[in-house]
Amino acid sequence: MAKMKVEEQRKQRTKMSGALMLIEALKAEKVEVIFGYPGGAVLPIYDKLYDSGLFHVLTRHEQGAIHAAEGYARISGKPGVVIATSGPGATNIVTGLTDAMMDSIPLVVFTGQVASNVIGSDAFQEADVLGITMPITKHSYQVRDIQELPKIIKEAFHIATTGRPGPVLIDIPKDMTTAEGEFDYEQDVHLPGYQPTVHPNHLQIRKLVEAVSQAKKPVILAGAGVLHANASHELRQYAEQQNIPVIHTLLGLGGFPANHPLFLGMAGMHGTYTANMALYECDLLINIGARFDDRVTGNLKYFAPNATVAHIDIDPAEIGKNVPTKIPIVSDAKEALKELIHQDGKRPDITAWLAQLAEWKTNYPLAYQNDAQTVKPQKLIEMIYELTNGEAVVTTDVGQHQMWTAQYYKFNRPHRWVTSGGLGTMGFGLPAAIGAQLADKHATVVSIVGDAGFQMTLQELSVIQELNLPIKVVIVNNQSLGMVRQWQEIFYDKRYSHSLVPNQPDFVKLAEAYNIKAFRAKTEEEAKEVLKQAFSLSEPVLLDFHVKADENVYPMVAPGKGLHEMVGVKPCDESLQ
Ligand SMILES: Cc1ncc(C[n+]2csc(CCOP(=O)(O)OP(=O)(O)O)c2C)c(N)n1
Ligand SMILES: [Mg+2]
Repeated sequence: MAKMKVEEQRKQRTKMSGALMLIEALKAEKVEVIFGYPGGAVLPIYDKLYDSGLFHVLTRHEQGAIHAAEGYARISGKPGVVIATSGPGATNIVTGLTDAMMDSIPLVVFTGQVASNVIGSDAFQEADVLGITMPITKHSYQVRDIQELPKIIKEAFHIATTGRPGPVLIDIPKDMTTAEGEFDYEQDVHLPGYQPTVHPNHLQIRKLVEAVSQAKKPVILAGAGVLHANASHELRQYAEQQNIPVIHTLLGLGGFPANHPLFLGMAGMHGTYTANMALYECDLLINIGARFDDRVTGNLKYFAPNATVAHIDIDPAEIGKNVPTKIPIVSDAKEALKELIHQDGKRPDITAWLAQLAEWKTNYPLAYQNDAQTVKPQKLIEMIYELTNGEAVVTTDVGQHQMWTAQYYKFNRPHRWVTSGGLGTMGFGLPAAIGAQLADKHATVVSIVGDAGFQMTLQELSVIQELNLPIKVVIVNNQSLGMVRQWQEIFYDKRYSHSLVPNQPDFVKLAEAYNIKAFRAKTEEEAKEVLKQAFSLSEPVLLDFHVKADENVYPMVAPGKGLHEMVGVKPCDESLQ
């Protein structure tokens, strides 16, 4: 009887094309915005998009689309959705897929493909997208049977957003977008081989509670896993309950309030003295949702040499990958923290440790020598922090400006910080800001970019202008590939091979060509003035700050060195002149 009823229901379902199925699936998933770029293989999809009522943003390059989707995902907590055509459209999103894979960003990406019957024949705009993207996606599909399409889309959203988030790609041959089938989107996702462990093992939690109670120098290293799990509140609760200091990775910033007395700053290559020394000296290291990236650990030989390591991570493959781990806890960060808070174990006696940390904080804060005759990049970030009350959504490119922003913009709230961590993708900041602004329409969004990185995706100014997104684009213009220049200064005997770019374009004129207001500043006074003006306007503004060109990012842990061997801790360190 029941079977008959299901059959009847099936018959009643109207047949529709693959392209329309895709639209209906996106509606069912409550997708608010699609970032994409059309082309031959996806024309049937774009035709259905035309009067679908879905909001689609035409970026000016597919790389822009995928970074915008990443920015959207980071701020909204929902998956970013991308459509690109076959061949060059698909290959243009390879960097973004890798970026999202490295930083665990949930994306559902649709690529067009040549028709099924010509796949493998070097047809026009054919590329082996599955082959190319296999190692840079969490999962990928190619649609072979129209009847599979709804199930594939449903699974893709599930896989992208559960467990350790990541990009999922669906490659759709053109004939699959025109073929007709029944649209059944009500089915449950059933993936026996994919069952992420969300709840922690009780025994391991007990071991950690015990280790905490015995610890003399405990520290928490919190990564982006805390943000993905929406566990900031629990992290704070736990740290306060146990009185354990917290250090963030670059991507974790904002997970714990920067102005909290227990916060020690960012770890790693350009981390604070206190954070790095705490990691070196600690006797218990509790890693929550960080993957012990080499930029965080420095030379592993000297990393937390005296510590018992506990690692909470939703991805079991991360635990013990780089650092031997005594207490492995495979779990969602929020679930593990809730369990730890519930245990309410014995608070460790760490008075001496806290006194040591306080001394380091006082004696070795982040510092620089100011010079009001120029714009000091560190000062610029501080000014932006003050003007925005630390409330802005901040996106960056990659390089010196990114590190200065991480150091000097104090993130007190989660989900305000959007940067490319694992891959270190120049050109990420501007398109990411578009996605971030669309995810939070009322937020003040500041995109802090390098003069070089900006030129990798600047065509997206066109989108900012078209949608009148009130993003403030801040170019930290040091007329150089600053981070490369810094390494050449320090490690290559000042042989500045292809890193100085004194002939950068006139960025103000460039912005004006896009019909965007723009200002330039060369001194601190001018900087103050143009910032005030820009932030008072509810429209896009580009600001070109000519900063001191030979400024370096410090402190710094040189490659191959341990965290305790950082240099440039004091701004007047003679060895750095
Ligand atoms: C796509 C890409 N190419 C090359 C690099 C290597 N790289 C890292 S930082 C950097 C310089 C970036 O210059 P700019 O955008 O002006 O930022 P700055 O360091 O000057 O603040 C380069 C070339 C990269 N990270 N990404
Ligand atoms: Mg630069």
